[in-house]
Amino acid sequence: MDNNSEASLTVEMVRSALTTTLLGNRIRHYAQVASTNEIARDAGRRGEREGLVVLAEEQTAGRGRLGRVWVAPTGCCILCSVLLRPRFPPRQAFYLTIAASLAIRRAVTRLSTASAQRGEGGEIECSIKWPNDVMVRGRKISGVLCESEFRGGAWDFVVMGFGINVNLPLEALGELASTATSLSIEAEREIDRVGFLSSVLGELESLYLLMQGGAFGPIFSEWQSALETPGKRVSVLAAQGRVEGRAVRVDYDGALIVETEAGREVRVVAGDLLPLGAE
Ligand code: BT5
Repeated sequence: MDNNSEASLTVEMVRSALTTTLLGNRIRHYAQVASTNEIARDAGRRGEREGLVVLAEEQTAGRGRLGRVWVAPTGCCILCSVLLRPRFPPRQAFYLTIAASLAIRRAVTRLSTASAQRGEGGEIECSIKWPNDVMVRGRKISGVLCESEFRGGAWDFVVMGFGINVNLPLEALGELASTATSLSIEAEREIDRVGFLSSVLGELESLYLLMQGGAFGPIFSEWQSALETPGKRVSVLAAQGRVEGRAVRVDYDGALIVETEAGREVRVVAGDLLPLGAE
């Protein structure tokens, strides 16, 4: 990917834009780090309280899930990790990941509505590809990586990391051009990174407070209606091997239920959707 620098954001800019009370109670911003998740993890291990937000303009070892790489040119995306100390049981961990995706989706929808009201550009329809990729027009605009550490069977802390393609022109996407997109491509204008981050963190805080209060139902319903996967033919690389068929629904634990050609329902708890050939 090529570089596409815009003015660097500052802690002050972010602090003054935030509407949250918990998320962003401390903000750290770096020009370059290996991974914002690592910085937040070290803070968690030092016993820092929840709410810390770590931001970077560039990551030299940005991580995806399962050892994959997150790519982002310097200074034009959101690379963010949030330190959390959930009170709910670790078996609900899946809800944290979908909360991040939903917060980003809500912020995209808000941006789209605001643009439409100003007569700028068409609607940006944002959906979620199971389990938690944030998609626009079938292309990935954001990815979420939650990493947990436990103590005596309970959560010590969780680092919720997300990367959002904000002001990234098509030509900067390099080999991801056919599978990824950015807010600026979709909105056809430059996006205020700080404003968008503030919107995401505001939505995330309200979803997190719901979860801390034990209200998982509304989050599940929102995830279910945001998902683009049910009804589609899928090929999933899962722990039990490759599962092919039609995605029929999701379960409360996040599992995808796939009906195979033989008419059997298979539960896929964790896995990756593989690209399908011609349908
Ligand atoms: C994810 O992994 O989607 C989670 C990405 C989380 C990144 C954030 S950035 C801040 C924080 N610090 C970190 O070190 N990580 C988090 P996964 O589902 O495994 O998807 C990774 C795959 O997405 C890659 O293998 C590429 O195919 C694709 N990809 C990489 N960079 C992308 C980008 N900028 N836009 C769209 N797709 C991308």
